[in-house]
Amino acid sequence: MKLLSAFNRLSKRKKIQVSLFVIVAVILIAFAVWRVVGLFAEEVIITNQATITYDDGSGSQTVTSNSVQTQVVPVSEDVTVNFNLNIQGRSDHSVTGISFKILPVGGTTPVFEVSNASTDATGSGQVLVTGLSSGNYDYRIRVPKFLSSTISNQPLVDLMTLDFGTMLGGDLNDDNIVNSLDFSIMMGDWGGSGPSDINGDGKVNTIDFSLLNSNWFISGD
Ligand SMILES: [Ca+2]
Ligand SMILES: [Ca+2]
Repeated sequence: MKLLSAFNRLSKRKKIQVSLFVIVAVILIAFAVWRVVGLFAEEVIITNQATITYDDGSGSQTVTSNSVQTQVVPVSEDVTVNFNLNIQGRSDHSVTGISFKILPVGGTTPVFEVSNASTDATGSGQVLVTGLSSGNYDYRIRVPKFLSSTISNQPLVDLMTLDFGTMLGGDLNDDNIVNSLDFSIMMGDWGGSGPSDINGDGKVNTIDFSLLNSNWFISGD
């Protein structure tokens, strides 16, 4: 009130000067407050926020940062996979040149593949798998001249053992089905010791034909 009384006692010219001074002062103070608040506001703005999810083998992990960071996604260690199989018609199950593939569950494109796996006389073999993350996969094996066999949707675990069962013979042209094309090849080998010797006894004869015939029109899985 005292300020108002003093203001009223001023001349008209002084009143105008004081009023202009007050207006300018208010504008400057408002500007200063806006700048200060603006500066503080900029400090709490989160830019480049990144969220990264990965699986380190013990479950899914999520990391969120206020700025972009480089995250090293764990890759599994090398995994040794043991497998067993039997060769149809044989007592010695040793074989070479085995194709071993690992595929995404239900997929058709292998994520890991070797073509030179082998087994001992008992049909046991081993493959060193590298570069795959943990998880479930399909596993497909194929012995030359025999139909493929697949084990589906199994977790990839070190020192696991896959039992592929009996490899069915007679796919002499390696197109993964036994049919007349294979029969024609066997007729060409008949009486000799060619690749149509399914049971491995050194002769192509009725025993081999019997094995081929038992798998007629069967496809590998
Ligand atoms: Ca065939
Ligand atoms: Ca034979």
